[in-house]
Amino acid sequence: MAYPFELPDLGYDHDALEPHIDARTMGIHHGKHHAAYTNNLNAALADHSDFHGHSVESLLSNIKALPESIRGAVRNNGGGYVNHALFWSIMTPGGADSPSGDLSLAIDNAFGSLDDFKSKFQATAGGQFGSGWGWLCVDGDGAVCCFSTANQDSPLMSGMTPLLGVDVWEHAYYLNYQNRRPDYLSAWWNVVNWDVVAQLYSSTQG
Ligand code: MN3
Repeated sequence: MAYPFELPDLGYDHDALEPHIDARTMGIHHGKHHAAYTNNLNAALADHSDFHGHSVESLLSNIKALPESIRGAVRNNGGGYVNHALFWSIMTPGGADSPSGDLSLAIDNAFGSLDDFKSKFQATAGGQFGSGWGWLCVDGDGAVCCFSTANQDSPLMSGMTPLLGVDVWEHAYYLNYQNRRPDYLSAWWNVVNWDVVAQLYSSTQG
């Protein structure tokens, strides 16, 4: 998909992730926050037709190629656009509650076990100061790695392919969990669809 970018459908109802993520949070998060990133990304690109044919992934992967006048807006809003699209897709109800196959092996190789990975991921996402995201990514060598980014910075900007991301901005959890980010992160595993994550991993393994 290229300019003009459209807000992707959730593909499920706002209450589908209850009780772990409440319907009101989902409605505001998708319908207001994600919609705003989408509109602001389009506004930033409106007068720059040279870039209208590019995917947001391509724009972010080559962020330094953008004119300085729109680089910050695309970094923030393009990042917000693509980060949330991934976030909704990996929380699709149903699916596997743990990884299998090649992804399971890659996680075991990198982190020791799934539980070790979850501990590291929660510590990393929980420790992100202020707003940002926690990530499981594939690096340039095809190995999986775990880190966090600030604000809406996308792993694509540093050559990583995100497989699993959790939004730790307060808007993602405050209505239901208030300041208890660790409780949100613990509950969040209940809504992760590992089938989708495994598919994304497979698509990176040429
Ligand atoms: Mn968000």
